[in-house]
Amino acid sequence: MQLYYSTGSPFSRVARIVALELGAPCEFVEETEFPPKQVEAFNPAMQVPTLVDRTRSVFGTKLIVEYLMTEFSAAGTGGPPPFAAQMTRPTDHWRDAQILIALEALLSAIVARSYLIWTGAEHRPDAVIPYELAPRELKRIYRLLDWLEGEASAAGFLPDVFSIQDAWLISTIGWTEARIAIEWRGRPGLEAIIERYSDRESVQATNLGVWRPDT
Ligand SMILES: N[C@@H](CCC(=O)N[C@@H](CS)C(=O)NCC(=O)O)C(=O)O
Repeated sequence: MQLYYSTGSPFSRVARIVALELGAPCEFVEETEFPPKQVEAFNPAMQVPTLVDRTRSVFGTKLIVEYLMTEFSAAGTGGPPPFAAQMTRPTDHWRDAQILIALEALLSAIVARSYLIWTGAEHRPDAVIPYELAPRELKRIYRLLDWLEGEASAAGFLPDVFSIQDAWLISTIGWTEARIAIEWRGRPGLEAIIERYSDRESVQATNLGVWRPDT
């Protein structure tokens, strides 16, 4: 089984953390080009991460995570605390799933805004739709951070485990810190999660380097 990833990709980092936590028998295949080339053979969206398991390609980070957790759920390692056995708890499925969706929306908004800035795609006053995307993404980012803060606690998003939700937050915040900073601090619950897991082995092993297009 191969997991195609880019070192600097926050979506890839979520999948890599999960694969490492589970001890999944993955060969980690690095895409060194951007945009990634090798995945074109397996993923119509041409993005990392992409998982290839024999004849099956799995893409979309959330589905890759679900696939890994379903196939390798018994092999959890890491901790303490232990890695979560499930993406969502049956007793609190809708809450846990909603947090994942919010995290996915947050990361997408952060990445979209960064690319708007890096590509110089500015709003034109004569545009057909008078919709200023970059400020809208920023508003979305802060509203999502505030909403997530309401669900966070010092013990993480889910009690007694290192969860996918925690891993997703770490990848997202790590990416903003290494790319275009946003004001995520001042939210004690989120800060506590980052602090609690920053030394965890899977988190350290997937650390991103600082990269900016002008360096
Ligand atoms: N919705 C996708 C997003 C993945 C994504 O945006 N990957 C980026 C790297 S972080 C990528 O491969 N970009 C290259 C491209 O879009 O051409 C997922 O959940 O996996």
